[in-house]
Amino acid sequence: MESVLLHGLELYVRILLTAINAKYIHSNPAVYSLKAYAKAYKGQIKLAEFTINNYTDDILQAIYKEKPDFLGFSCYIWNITLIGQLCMELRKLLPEIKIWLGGPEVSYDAKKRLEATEAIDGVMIGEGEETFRELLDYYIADKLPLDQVKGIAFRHSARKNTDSLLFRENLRTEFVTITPLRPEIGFSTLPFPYDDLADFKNKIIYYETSRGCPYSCSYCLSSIDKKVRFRDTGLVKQELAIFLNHKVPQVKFVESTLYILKRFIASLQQGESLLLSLC
Ligand code: B12
Ligand code: SF4
Repeated sequence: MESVLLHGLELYVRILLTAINAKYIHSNPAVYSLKAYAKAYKGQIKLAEFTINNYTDDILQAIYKEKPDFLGFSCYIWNITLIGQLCMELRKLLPEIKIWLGGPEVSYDAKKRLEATEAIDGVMIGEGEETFRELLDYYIADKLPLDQVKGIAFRHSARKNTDSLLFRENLRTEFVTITPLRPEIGFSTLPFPYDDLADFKNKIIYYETSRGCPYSCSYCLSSIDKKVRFRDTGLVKQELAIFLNHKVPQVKFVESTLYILKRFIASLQQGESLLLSLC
């Protein structure tokens, strides 16, 4: 059967969200949260977690085996060089693949990153849940044009003015469009990210009860997101209970503020305990 293409992708789109952690023991809450939020597409989304200590060829092989149509990488200071190399190789192995980057390491210089990394199609800037979902609305459901997706930078060639000299020049020129940033998401509207806590046997599980930091330490990226948003306390209690019921031995809070200590230690029942640690 001839395949039907939508925005360059076949209509059944396989999506792979890839995290490359600092060590085996770490996990990447971002990809779990993105998947949980993009409910309508959950069946099409797979997660793959590696570490920076894996051989590049092994990661390549694992991604290639999945043959994703859309590949999202979660980018941090510890994995960006490796991701750059993987993108170059994957572009050769899977020429039609759409490769998008997201995460703190690419959020503040998206245009430069796109210009420097030919192999990628776009960058998702900042908080990713709604942006990722809208991007899938574009690629899979054709619900909105790409330039209406907030918080992205993407490359495209101008294909207008067919008769003009400008067009001939544009043929050789690629442009980067950056769409307006999106407002912060209502933090309590995000679903609990973890479907199966068994995935975290022998791994640290991360959990967020707030985003943003009111302080301005010059060396720290969290100082850019000044608006602190808290997850509803009732919801947090329910979610902590899920960890307790599953006897998760350690939950790490990825808070930028210390308020959580006051808010949630107090909320634990007598006899219950969680090992709390802050990064
Ligand atoms: C856990 C953590 C670690 C862990 C590693 C975790 C892992 N997975 O391997 C450890 C403790 C090892 C660590 C170490 C370091 N870390 Co650290 N760490 C964090 C921390 C606390 C949490 C990250 C997290 O998961 N957040 C929760 C998720 C949900 O938020 P997020 O990552 O921002 O993801 C959102 C968006 O960015 C976006 N997104 C992310 N990925 C993707 C992917 C796609 C496809 C899309 C669409 C969107 C998207 O959507 C997500 C949801 O909205 C952050 C601070 C923070 N509060 O975020 C610092 C942070 C990531 N670390 C930072 C730094 C600087 C370091 C160190 C260099 C510190 C040091 N001086 O030693 C080291 C480097 C380690 C190394 N080996 O090189 C910086 C990152 C800077 C950068 N450019 O990447 C941060 C942001 C701290 C800060 N405020 O400056 N870290
Ligand atoms: S997260 Fe910590 S280091 Fe970063 S701005 Fe806030 S207080 Fe400063």
